[in-house]
Parts: sequence; structure tokens; C-alpha cells
Amino acid sequence: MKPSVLVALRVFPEVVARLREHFEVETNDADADWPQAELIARLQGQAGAYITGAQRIDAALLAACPQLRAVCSMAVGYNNIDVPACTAHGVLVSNAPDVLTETTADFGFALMMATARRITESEHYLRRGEWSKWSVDLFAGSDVHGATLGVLGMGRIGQAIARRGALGFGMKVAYHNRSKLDPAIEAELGARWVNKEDLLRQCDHLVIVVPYSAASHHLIGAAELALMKPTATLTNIARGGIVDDAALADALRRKAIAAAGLDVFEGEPAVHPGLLTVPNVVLTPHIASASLPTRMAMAQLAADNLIAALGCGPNKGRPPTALNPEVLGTARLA
Ligand code: 8YV
Repeated sequence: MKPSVLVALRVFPEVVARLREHFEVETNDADADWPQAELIARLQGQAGAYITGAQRIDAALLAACPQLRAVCSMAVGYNNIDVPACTAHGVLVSNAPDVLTETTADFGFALMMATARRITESEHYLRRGEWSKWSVDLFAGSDVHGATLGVLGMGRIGQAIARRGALGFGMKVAYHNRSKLDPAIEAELGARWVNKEDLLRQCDHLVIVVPYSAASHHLIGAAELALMKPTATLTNIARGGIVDDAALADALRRKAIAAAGLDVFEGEPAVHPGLLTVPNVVLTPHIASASLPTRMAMAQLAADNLIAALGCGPNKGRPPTALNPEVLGTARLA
């Protein structure tokens, strides 16, 4: 008998068809996120869960779903999954790194440019019919080329953004990360490590790409925003909760920084009301990885992982991007 799996989000039909070659598949065709109790109820008897960033996999869920053997996410960020608890329960976890790096970096750069050059703010003005004449400082923003790019979190996506800035736009790159880059990569990017406070003080355009964890909760709040130049911009494509949205809305309202570009929000899809009423912010609905080819690659990678984790397909027993491969071969997955 085929193992059964739950696909907790609406995903491309090609991907579901592939999963059906190996599994009995229950899908979420309504495309609405199930409340936690319903997710747990639907996971009863399922060997695998195909998820994204919106489903919470915690110790209580694992205890309530003893048949679960693999949790495969089509997102790179996995702050919604308690990986140590999964490991303790012998449940394999995978995420979807690499396939979205360049697409997400494209978007981060685009959002930073739209923020610096006030693209949506000026479009709203035009759409409101307020454009009556050219004037010398109409929506004058700040330059991107030649400016100092500050990258907070220098992982794969941070480096891809830095590369765009340094090689494409002649930007000076400063970064802050727990670990320093390999000197050869620093040289290629012309990137210099600075502490967080200096990064905030020096940068013209800050781009936030750190993973979310308890340690990065409100990494940027009122005190950090106060260090930034009044001409600086802040772009967040990482996770809601890294920036204190209430403090950011206040800083934008007071023009303590010039502008912000936000793809992620605390408590999304809700957005802090203060951010909806200030003009100097570009807001997008968590779409940094959303090019069709990339979303397909992310979805297929999650399927590759699930198929392999549950002992099927060409990678049988070797899920390509497992986060806790140490559970392979243990009781639940043997
Ligand atoms: C996803 C992301 O779209 O991969 C991630 O970590 O943030 C995005 O690419 C999002 O997680 C979907 O929930």
C-alpha cells in the first residue's frame, strides 16, 4: 500500500501528480490555511506533510501525529518548524534552499530601488490625478549607484544582493553577519564586515536578509532605527518580526529614515496600520521568491525531498536538502 501524505497548501498540479505516483495524496484545494487543530486532525495517519512557511510544526503537533515521518517545506526559511523536536521524534525535515536565491535577490534589489527612487509613492500620486506639472524636486529620492549598501545577514541571498550592488551598481558593500565571509568572497564583493551599529550608521540602503529566530526578534527596533541616517532606506525581505513594525511606522512618519520597502510583516497577512498610512513605504505581499519558474523549482524540490524521505524514487532514502539527515535510518524512517 502506498504511504499517504498531506499537501497542506494549494500547489502546482504537476507536483501533485508526481506525488500521486508514489503516495495516497490529500490536498488543500480550498487554498486556505487550516487552523492548527484542523491541520493536526488532517495529519492523522499521514506519513508525510508537504508544507510551506504558513504551517506550524511544533512539539504538540508531533506528539499528536505519531505516524508522521517526514515534513517537507517548499520554503527556505524554517522558523515555523521546531527542527530539534522533529529530530527527537525521528521526523525528517527538509527546506528548499538555493533554488530561490537569485530570484529573491532580484526582488530584494528591485524593492530597494523602488524604495530609494519612490516608485510606488509617485505612482499613487499619478493615479490620484495629482500630477499637473514637472517640478525640480518632484519625488526626488536617493541614488542607488555608488551608495553604501548595508546587508544585514550575509547568507546566500545576502551575497547575491551584494553582488548585484557591487558589480552592477558600483555600490560600496558593508555587511554584518555572525560569521565573516571567506576573504576571497569579501574581495570579489568589495564587502567589509562591520558591527551592527556601524552598519546602521554607515549605510545608505539597508537590506535585511537574516533568518528569523528568537535571537533575531526585533533585531531592528526604535534604538537601531535611531542610528540610521535620515536619508537612509530599509528593505526587509527576510521575515516579519525581525523589524519592530510599530517602531518602523513611527520612524517613517517622523521621517527619521527616508523610506522603507517591506515584503514581510509581523503577523502577516495582517499589516501594522501605521505602515498603511505613511506614504514613504513600498509594501508587497511576501512575493520575493515569486517568479513562476522559481516557485515551480521550490515546489518540485519539496516533492523530491518527500518522495526520497519516504523511501521512494531515484533518491530513495537520501532527501536532497534534509535539515536533520541524522534521523534517516532511525525507527520512523527505517
Ligand atoms: C516563501 C520564503 O514564499 O522561502 C521562504 O522562506 O519566505 C518564501 O520564499 C514563503 O515562505 C511561503 O510561505
